Amino acid sequence: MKKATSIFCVAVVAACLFPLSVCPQDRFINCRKFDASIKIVIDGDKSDWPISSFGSPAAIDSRGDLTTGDHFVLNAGTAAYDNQGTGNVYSGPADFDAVTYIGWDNQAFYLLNIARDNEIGFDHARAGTIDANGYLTGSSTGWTNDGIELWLDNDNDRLPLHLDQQPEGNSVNDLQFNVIIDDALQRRDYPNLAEEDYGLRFDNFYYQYKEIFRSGADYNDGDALEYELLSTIDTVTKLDADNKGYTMEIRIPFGSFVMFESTHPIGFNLSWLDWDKGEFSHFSWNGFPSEQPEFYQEMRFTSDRPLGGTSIGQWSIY
Ligand SMILES: [Ca+2]
Ligand SMILES: [Ca+2]
Ligand SMILES: [Ca+2]
Ligand SMILES: [Ca+2]
Repeated sequence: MKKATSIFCVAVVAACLFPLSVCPQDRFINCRKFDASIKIVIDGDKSDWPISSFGSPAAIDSRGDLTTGDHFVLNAGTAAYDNQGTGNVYSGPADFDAVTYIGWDNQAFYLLNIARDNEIGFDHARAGTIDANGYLTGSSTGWTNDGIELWLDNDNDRLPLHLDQQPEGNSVNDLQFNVIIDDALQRRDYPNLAEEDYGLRFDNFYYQYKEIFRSGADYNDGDALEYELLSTIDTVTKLDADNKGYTMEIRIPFGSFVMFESTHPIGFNLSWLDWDKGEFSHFSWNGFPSEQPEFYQEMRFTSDRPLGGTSIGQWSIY
């Protein structure tokens, strides 16, 4: 009896202590549903986002472990930095800084990227992005300027090992999706173009400022199928008045990409792009090369604490 009592006591103590140690598999990127009262309009204006109801950011600690959170903040100490030119040219938050919020409703996934960047303009982008008359040249679309990259392991299996894995090639379930600020710059610098010429060019490249990469799905054809799909993905970027930052909103309907659904978790990473003086720099949020799904973190689409609404945990129990 005495032995049984002591075993019981040990069990009680263990049960009390267990919640203090969160297993890594219990950590995730928490993509929270918007309260039904919230309506996000994709216009480059963040005032429709219930920013005060977001909690802690999802973060990678110094050991490489994930801390659960519902948005992203650039941490230059834990993000992986990549510069394909002269080496590390990052000089601190005045050079580049970003906070990225996410949320979902029954129809779509939403992202708000608020970036500060000291060098913005076509003179800081990839050479040859635009011609003398202000028309985008269509060269190297979707990867010519400041912006954001989303990395989606939609079947959440952390495969392939590399999104360009050969010889099998790309998977239909995984992809990279980029949105850059070319169209916003073009509107600012060349305000008199025809509306259909902003962000677009009607040759083999129908788009410039948003693009799918590294997907084996049919829609990644660089042509009509991709244009049709990209037309359903709304994005608007507004440049800051001092030309040292921008606000970008993105809406991706669920089902747009193969297995991109709110009904199951996905693997996720993002990276922030900073072109300065014609040179490319890149911060991968999870601290690893962003083409490698094995390092992506699990994103769950949750609805227990709606953004902008009253959480269940705040309900009175009486
Ligand atoms: Ca808005
Ligand atoms: Ca910069
Ligand atoms: Ca996969
Ligand atoms: Ca820049």
